Amino acid sequence: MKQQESKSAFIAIVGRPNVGKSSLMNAMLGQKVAIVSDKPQTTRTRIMGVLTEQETQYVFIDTPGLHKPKTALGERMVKAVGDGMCDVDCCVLVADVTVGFGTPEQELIKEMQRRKLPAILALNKIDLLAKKEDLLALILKFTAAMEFAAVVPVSAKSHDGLGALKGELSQTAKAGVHLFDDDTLTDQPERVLAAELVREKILRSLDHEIPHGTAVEIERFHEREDGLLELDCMIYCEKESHKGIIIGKGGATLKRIGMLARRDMEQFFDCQVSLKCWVKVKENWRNREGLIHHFGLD
Ligand SMILES: Nc1nc2c(ncn2[C@@H]2O[C@H](COP(=O)(O)OP(=O)(O)O)[C@@H](O)[C@H]2O)c(=O)[nH]1
Ligand SMILES: [Mg+2]
Repeated sequence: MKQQESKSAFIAIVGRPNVGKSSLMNAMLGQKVAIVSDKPQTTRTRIMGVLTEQETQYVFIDTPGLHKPKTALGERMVKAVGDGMCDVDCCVLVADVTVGFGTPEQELIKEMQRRKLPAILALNKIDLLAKKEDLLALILKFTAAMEFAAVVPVSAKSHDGLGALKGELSQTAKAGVHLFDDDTLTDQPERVLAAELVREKILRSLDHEIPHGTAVEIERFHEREDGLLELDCMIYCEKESHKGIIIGKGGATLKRIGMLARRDMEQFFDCQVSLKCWVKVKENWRNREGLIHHFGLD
């Protein structure tokens, strides 16, 4: 491919929590680089996903969902939404067809208009839609609020509409050299990816309160001569009682979390993984600037 033919598109994926932003980015990349759960605010920082197809490089920026901050970490997450919108070629506003149009969408539309960003509306989770007529009514609500470059119904789950979405995104690409190697998938360091996979399993295994009070750190990331990847992982939680819940009866919950995370890691790193997990209490870490910095969440 001649260099002058290359194009790239920087794309911010925005939307309220839980609409499927991370799922959509993973589906477009064909690999899981951002973790997904049914808990809001699963994504804590900005994550970049890169897809290169022939001359076009798509750089997706997955942002934490727009929500009202309650803690210092929450404030950082909201700031990351704004930062994610800087210097991009377009925004994909992701909405959940089962939730519809509301205040978070209105606020994001205002922000996109203020920044004069071209926007594509991705109406996600159409696999859950019973009546096609509902989709039309929803499209009218959105297009009354803003002029979108395109409106694409999609399902990150069944992969419906992803080709159409990619086609629209390629229209926003601008001529220029690719900023990343053509085989780059993400800007997330391997350690962070591994820690995020453990956090995903915690979010999925436990209820409400506890998951948001956890942080995960990979303390050792060692590739053995024979190819085995050895990881030591520390899970931090906010209370002694939480520690007990994460570990579970006879260590069963922690074992399951470790087993599921290890499976995903083996798939991602394409090698055998040995994962050891520990749980430690760090009280109130979400409100402590130093610790937020320590966990790389700023
Ligand atoms: N049925 C269905 N569920 C989806 C779809 N996309 C995402 N989800 C689910 O919605 C939840 C939130 O997804 P996630 O990607 O973490 O949302 P985010 O907070 O916007 O990044 C998860 O349980 C996903 O499995 C979809 O197209 N169809
Ligand atoms: Mg997310």
